[in-house]
Formats: sequence, structure tokens, C-alpha cells
Amino acid sequence: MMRQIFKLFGIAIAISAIVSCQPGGANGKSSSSSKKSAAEKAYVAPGEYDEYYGFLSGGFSGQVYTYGFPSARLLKIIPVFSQDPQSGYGYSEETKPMLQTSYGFIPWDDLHHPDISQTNGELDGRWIFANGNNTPRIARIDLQDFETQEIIEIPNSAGNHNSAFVTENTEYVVAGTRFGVPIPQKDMPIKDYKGNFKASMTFLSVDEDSGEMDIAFQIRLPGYNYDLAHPGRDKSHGWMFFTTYNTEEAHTLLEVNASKFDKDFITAINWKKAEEYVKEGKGTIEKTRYAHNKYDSQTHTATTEWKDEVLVLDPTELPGIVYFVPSAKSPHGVDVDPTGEYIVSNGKLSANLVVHSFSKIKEAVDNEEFVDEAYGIPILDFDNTLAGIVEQPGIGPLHTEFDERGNAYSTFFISSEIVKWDVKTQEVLDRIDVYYSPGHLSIPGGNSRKPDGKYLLSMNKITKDRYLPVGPEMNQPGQLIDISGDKMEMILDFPMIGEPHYASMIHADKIKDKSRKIYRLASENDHPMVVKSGKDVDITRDGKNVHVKMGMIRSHFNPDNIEGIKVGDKVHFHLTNTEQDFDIPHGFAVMGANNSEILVVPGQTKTLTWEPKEPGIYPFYCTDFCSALHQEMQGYIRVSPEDSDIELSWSLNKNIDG
Ligand code: RUQ
Ligand code: CUA
Repeated sequence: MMRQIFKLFGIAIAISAIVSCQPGGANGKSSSSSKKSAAEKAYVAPGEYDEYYGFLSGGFSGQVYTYGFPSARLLKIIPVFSQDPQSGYGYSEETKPMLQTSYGFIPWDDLHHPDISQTNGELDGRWIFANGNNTPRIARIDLQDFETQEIIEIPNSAGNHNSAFVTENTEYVVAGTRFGVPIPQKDMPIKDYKGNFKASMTFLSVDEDSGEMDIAFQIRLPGYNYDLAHPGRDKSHGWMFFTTYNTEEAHTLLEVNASKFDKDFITAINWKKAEEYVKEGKGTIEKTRYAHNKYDSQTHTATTEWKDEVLVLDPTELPGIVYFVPSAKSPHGVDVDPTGEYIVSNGKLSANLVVHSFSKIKEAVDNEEFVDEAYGIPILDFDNTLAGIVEQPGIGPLHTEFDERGNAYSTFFISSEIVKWDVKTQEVLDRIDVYYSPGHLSIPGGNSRKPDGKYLLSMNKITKDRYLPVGPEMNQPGQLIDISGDKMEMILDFPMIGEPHYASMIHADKIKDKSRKIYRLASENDHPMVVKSGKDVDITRDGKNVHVKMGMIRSHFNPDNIEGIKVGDKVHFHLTNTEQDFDIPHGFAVMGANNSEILVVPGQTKTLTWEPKEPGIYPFYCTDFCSALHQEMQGYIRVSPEDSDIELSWSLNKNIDG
């Protein structure tokens, strides 16, 4: 045991040595002439648009960040799993149900992999799917509104890391289990993990028109750790591949105890076969409980539906669904090239990159060439499934993406570089240093049949001396690399937010023209508390609940004087922005509210609930500088003692002389 720990320390020291001796920051500058041309390449003139959208995950921030590339302008934060005081997402009454789970209201998650919907293996720009890692969930963002419209909880799982990757016609979105756990959950000794903990691979169907998700089926697997996933495409369409580590089934000091075996697995799942079994009525319905949250952009309101069952397929009873392919030790990413033939397994502890051949896997499966089995699941032969090995490309491979010219690009965490290699010959073609320790990388369409290989975004984990110091925590650096020529060239370096894992990038033409401008008040707002004109303005009392239907327009609230509110009341401000003009939001905030402000876009209705605790006069105001008279957009609420007999009243432009 002691020796193993020492060995590990050895690796850690080696890693830090490599990181700290990288040239960078103030030391390792390239020549000024190439710097100038790099600047030109990333330059987008004021008033001009970027060519690509990039949707970067925020990792532990729980959100998705929309950037324009090549300039790396931050265009929009899309709140997904975390409350967002800027928009009021997760604070407004309409959006609170989005964060509902079987564990209660959870205002945060760890978002790793946004993936854009596909049609015929090409990005179609309709939706982004993204995973919540900590409390297993999948979200769907609509790319017309740039808003999260759906979050579905994944039952029988723990650590939904290998998600949310879509198949090439968006038939399914996948969710896996990173941490083996008892399924169903129960109280048991942790040391009895081996053989008793389990994992689930969940396939969620996606409605072609609405995008709505539903759990189609779950495949029950041994309790290994499943890290990442990628769908087959083109010739391997119908399959899904998952990296699998901790086949040792260790439950403590995994850095040592889950690194013992020389090989782990790629778990290959034939989901078309699973689909056939489902059609034949196979599998068992298991009782469980999970939340399915949907936002309706017509009523501007989210609701939670509770579901209580899931269809489970057992691969030991239903042969032909699951195979284990031995692969590089402790693999992280698994990536499939645009043709669907090459499956790259990024063994994070190995010096070589293993490339499997789909045709060979298929042949071995068809001929039942199995060398062993694990928990009733057939294991294929390593050599029989191998397309080739990229010899000594770098140290610590994590992820690979592809261009349309037959090249692969892999990140190497330990040696801090991106290496370009030929997919067919596995020959290394070029390498470039990045600063420091890249995780994921992204090429527009780089995980589809049709990559658009002009730029590559490297998302690095460690910043050190790259930017002006800002205390102990530095934002992580993103680096944009021009990959259009033979030699990769770094053209931009910018700090990102949270911890981006994957990012999906897409040509702007696929999204920009359909982006929503306003909600039409006449036809696109069915909120029950909408104010369409002055005559809808109203305040009603229902016991302790007071409902305020309030309008907002440049530059006043209607009403702006309210009296008759009492301590102990719950005041619900239903705010409608009655503007019908693009990009004129109004905000609302009231003194002492235990909440955030609420930003309302034109034609939309949102609700902020406030419980005043003391008598007094409470100002409220518009938080967004909407006009020259924005500072005049304000009002007062009079709060009286609980036993007061002041009548409820409200007004705009009344009692002017007292
Ligand atoms: S991970 S840095 Cu969360 Cu996709 Cu590899
Ligand atoms: Cu409305 Cu400021």
C-alpha cells in the first residue's frame, strides 16, 4: 500500500513540474509578426457579427454561457440548473418548478456537457441538451428563446456525468451513472459495494416537433464507474459507447485502488437492439419517483409533473444489447469520428491513444468472439477490436474532436498540449502547447458527421500566470486555435466562467435568424395574470394572499402607489412588460425582499412574491436602465400593522396634491 501511494506522489510531482516549466505568461511569447496576424484572425469589427455561436458549459456554476467566435464576446448567460438573479430564473414563481426534484427544490447543479440537437448527423440548431451531474438531471434549452424549457430528473442513477449526448437524429439523449450505488437505494455497508452496487444507462426519447423528453428505457449494468459517452454515427449509428473505469469496484482511495487493472472498458450498447426488445414488450416496469419540469412559453409558466415508473432492461436476460470492449486503463473521453468507424479511447494514465474499429467490434459481436464475461456481459478481445494506436502522442489524453479533413485533435492534460493526428493512419501531424492542462476541446460540429474545421476551442483547467492575478482563484483560460491550415495557430486567449467542460459550437446561420425578438401580447401570452392594457390592472385580496396585476412600460409602473398591505401578507407581484419593442426589458425590485429582482422581457409576465415583515413605506423600482426617465420608474407600497383597517387601494397619477 505505502509503495503505491509513493508512486502516486511521484506522478503528481511530475505533473506539477511539467505545468510549472511550460513557457507562457510573461515568458513564452511568440514573435510579434505572428501575434499581429493572430489578432486579425480573431478580430470582429465593432458592429459586426461573429461567425459562430459557442455554448460553453459552466461546470460548477450550473449554467451555459453563449459566446460569439472568433471574438469570444460573451453574448448571453443561459440559466439552467442554478438560480440567476440577473433574469430572476429560479426566483420568479413561474420558474421555481424548473428546479424541483425528488430531493426537493435544488437551486444548483454541476453542468458539464451541452450538446446541440442533430438531424441526419448534422447540428440543426434547435435545442441544446445539458446534464446535471450532481443530482442526475437533463435539461433542454430552446435556441429560439435561449431559455431552459425542460428539466427531467434521472432516477436510479448517481453522478450523471456521461451525458447529455444526442444520437444523430436526436432520437435519444443519453444519461449514465458515474458512481455505482445500490439500485433501488438502500441502507447497506459501503464495503459491500463489489457486486452489489449497480449502474443505469438511461435513454430519453425526444419528441421530433416539441423536443419534449421522456425516459424510454434504462439498461441495468454492473456498478462500475461510467465516465463519458458518445453516440455512433453513420455506419455505427444505433450504438452508444461509454468509457468505463473502476472495473476494480473500489470504494476507497480510488486514485490507487481503481488504477490497478491494466485495462478497463468501453461499454458498447446497441440501442437499436434495446429498442426492438422494448417494442416486443420486454423489460420490467420498476417503481421509482422523479420530477419532470416543463416551461410553457405560451403561459410563461413552468409546472412539475411527478412520474413514478421506469422501464428497465436487464442485459443478462436480453442478449445483444451490451458488450465490454477492453481499452486503455482508466479512460476518460470516448470519441467517434465523423465516419463512425473510429472510436478513440482517451486513457488518461496512458502515453498512447487507443483507437478501436467499429467494423471489427461489429464482426467480433456477430461471430461471438468473446474472451470472457463480467456479471453475464460478454467481453470482446482487445486486439480484435483495435484499429491502431497513436504511439506516444503526449501524456494524459482526455478528449478528442475531429475536422472534415480526416484529422483528429486530442487534448493532453499532463503535457499541456493539443495534438493533431491522422485518424486513418494514427500518425501524429502537428502539436501546439496550450496554457495549461486542457480538458475538453470543441470544433463546430466536431462531434457530428459534418464538422466545420476552422477553429478549435481548447478549454484549459489551470491558469497560473496567464492573466493578471485576482487572488487565489483564477478564472480558467479558453484558447482559440486556428486549425484551417497544416499548422495549428493560437489566435486568442480569454478567461471563461465557472469550469467549462464541453462546449458545443455551431455556425451562426443555423440560429441567428430565428431568434425571438418579443412575445406578442395579443397572441403569445396566456398567463392568467397578464396585463394587456390598463383595464387589466387590478389588486385582489384572498385571505393573506394579495395578487397585484401590474403593468410596466417606459417609464412607469401601473399602479405605482399601493396601500392596504398588512404585515403577514404574501404579496404576489404579477408583472407584465407591455412593451412590444425588441430589447426593452423592465426589472422589478422591492426593498427588503428575500429574493432577487425579476427581469421581464417585452410581452412577458413574471411573478415575484414578497412578505413584508414591518409596517412602513417600501419603495420599488425598475432595475434595468430602460429610458432617459428610468430613474423615475419607481413607486411606493404602504405596509400597515396586521390589525390595521386600511382598505386595499391603488393608483397611478392620483392624489397629486395630497
Ligand atoms: S469532463 S475535462 Cu466533465 Cu467531460 Cu472531461
Ligand atoms: Cu423600466 Cu428602467
